[in-house]
Amino acid sequence: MNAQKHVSPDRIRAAFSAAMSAMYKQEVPAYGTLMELVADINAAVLANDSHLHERLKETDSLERITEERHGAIRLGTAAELAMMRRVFAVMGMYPVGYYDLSVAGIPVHSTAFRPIDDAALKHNPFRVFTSLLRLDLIKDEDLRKQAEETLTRRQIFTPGAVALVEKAETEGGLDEADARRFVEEVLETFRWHDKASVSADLYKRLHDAHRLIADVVSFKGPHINHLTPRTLDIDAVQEQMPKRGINPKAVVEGPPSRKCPILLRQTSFKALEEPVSFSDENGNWTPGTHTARFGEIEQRGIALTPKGRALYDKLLDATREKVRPAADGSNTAEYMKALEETFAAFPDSWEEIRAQGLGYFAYSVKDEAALARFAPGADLEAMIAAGAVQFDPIVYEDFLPVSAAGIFQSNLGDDAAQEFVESPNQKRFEQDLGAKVLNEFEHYARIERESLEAIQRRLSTAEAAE
Ligand code: OOG
Ligand code: NI
Repeated sequence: MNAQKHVSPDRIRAAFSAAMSAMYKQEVPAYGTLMELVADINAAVLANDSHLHERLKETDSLERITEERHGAIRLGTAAELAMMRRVFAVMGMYPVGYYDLSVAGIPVHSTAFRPIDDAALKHNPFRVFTSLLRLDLIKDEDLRKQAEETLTRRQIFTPGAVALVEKAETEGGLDEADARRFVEEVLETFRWHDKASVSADLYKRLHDAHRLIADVVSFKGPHINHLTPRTLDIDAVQEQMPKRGINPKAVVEGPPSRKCPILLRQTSFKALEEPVSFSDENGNWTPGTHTARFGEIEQRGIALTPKGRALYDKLLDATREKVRPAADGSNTAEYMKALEETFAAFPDSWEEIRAQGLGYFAYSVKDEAALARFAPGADLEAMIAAGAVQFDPIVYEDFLPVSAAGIFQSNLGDDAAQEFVESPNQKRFEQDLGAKVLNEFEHYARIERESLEAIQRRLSTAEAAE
């Protein structure tokens, strides 16, 4: 056991993210086209905005701006989820947040495995939105049994991947050669299989129960279903997708475009119909198609407090009561207009968002000399007013259930919304996962609190030094 020889989890994650990107571009050429469009638009935005260019250079690494921020998979069993947690832990990715998608008519619940602390996010922010199929929501008992049996028979991890996870756990990490092998082995789990592990008939019955059930149950593994780079202008990418021959979903999910961006805006191109084949009892292959894989883009804003989030949810609900976006795009302009009008009620300056307690901020020293005039325990507002302390929005690094439902929908076809009974299942999800998920609100509150504590500590050490 030699910790020095271990590769940092951040580097393993970065290598994994790069390997996924290369594999997915090859598997889904339209995704490569989307990446090119995003790179072009990001370059154009930066050329026109030297201030943004400078700020990104200081805070982020500019070259990595267009790299993938997230991907998504859908798992079939508790055992798969529990093992996936151990795989991601080797890469410094931990479960954050719980999303019950059954409320939106999608038979899964989910978490996001992601780097947590600031340094890790900066090194490489790649995360994987990971869903577990809710087989209990299949009403047809016979079909549910067949789905269960099919899933229990499959092994989505290579023996090499499992062995390396165990090694990383017992030895506290992996050396260079093992880390390289680990990425190669784990990549296999995310690969596309065009030969289904079910018959055409079973596929159809699963598909009729819900398209997503067919997607999870019918294949050897949980193929990565999309990757998502960051864009600096999501509206421009949305508008230009058709010019590059790709078909965007009808609306951008999340809040409207604003001066002070909040939470997360996302859009995707619609999933492609791809050739697959189904096996029959005699070992013959029947050709068919399956629609699951797409490409997405995202643009992030400030993390909201529970109060801010409640306002966001209220305004989004109010918008959707006025206009429900149609998947065929027939009322997109109307929806976007309603969204903008309704969200006028959400303050659009950092000062006001902070004053009303709607968002999380990180506080830092702006002017040492000005700070020196304050004693320990000094009032925050007074320090801000005196120009001693400044505040910056904390970026939202998680997901949104309504948006996620919209993203799922974009690859489920336009008629796939179904009613499922809602039930609070976080406990069961955590049991299956074998761990608790980190509450995202508590996490952002802690970052804010720690930034304030650091300022108070500065005041105390300054006083002690006098
Ligand atoms: C995941 C959809 C959720 C997002 O960005 O909100 C998601 C899926 O389709 O499996 O990735
Ligand atoms: Ni996504």
